[in-house]
Amino acid sequence: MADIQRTLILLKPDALQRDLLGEVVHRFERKGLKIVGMKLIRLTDDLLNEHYAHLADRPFFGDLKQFMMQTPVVGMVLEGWDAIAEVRKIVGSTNPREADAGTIRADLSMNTPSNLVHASDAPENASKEIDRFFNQDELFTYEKISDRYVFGQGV
Ligand code: IDP
Ligand code: MG
Repeated sequence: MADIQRTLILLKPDALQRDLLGEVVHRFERKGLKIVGMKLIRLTDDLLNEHYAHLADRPFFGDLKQFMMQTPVVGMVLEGWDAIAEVRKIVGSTNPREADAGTIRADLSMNTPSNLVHASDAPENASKEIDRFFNQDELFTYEKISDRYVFGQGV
């Protein structure tokens, strides 16, 4: 059953360096995802060991962490119908050259680790990741004039 969910996004250092922050945020906005949290975050080795724990034994782990610490990242929490899966669909597969055309990674990037965006991959991870990067007072609940069209029936 469809559900209104929240999901955690990180706009990676390549998005900042390549001036693609606005382009990526724009794609999420146009879908109708509501920005309920947004800030710059300076990642640390400890935070990345936790966030990418599932990759700790991979040969590229050190390079991935170095890459993610090159600049601050933009952390976002997005809200919408089935937001976790919908955002992953818009972001595309991990390897940008295997991602479907029309996705952020396919359209705007070519390689890993610099694939522009992190997005939570499942509900249990989304809530953990939101708590990892955001305090409760940095998350907002508010109404938008477009809510009735995006969230409701549009009547
Ligand atoms: P995801 O970001 O699509 O969820 P994960 O498997 O969780 O993919 O990997 C996290 C991040 O690690 C990727 O987005 C990418 O930046 C990096 N990464 C994954 N696989 C490779 C690889 O084979 N070489 C270099 N970096 C990789
Ligand atoms: Mg992942």
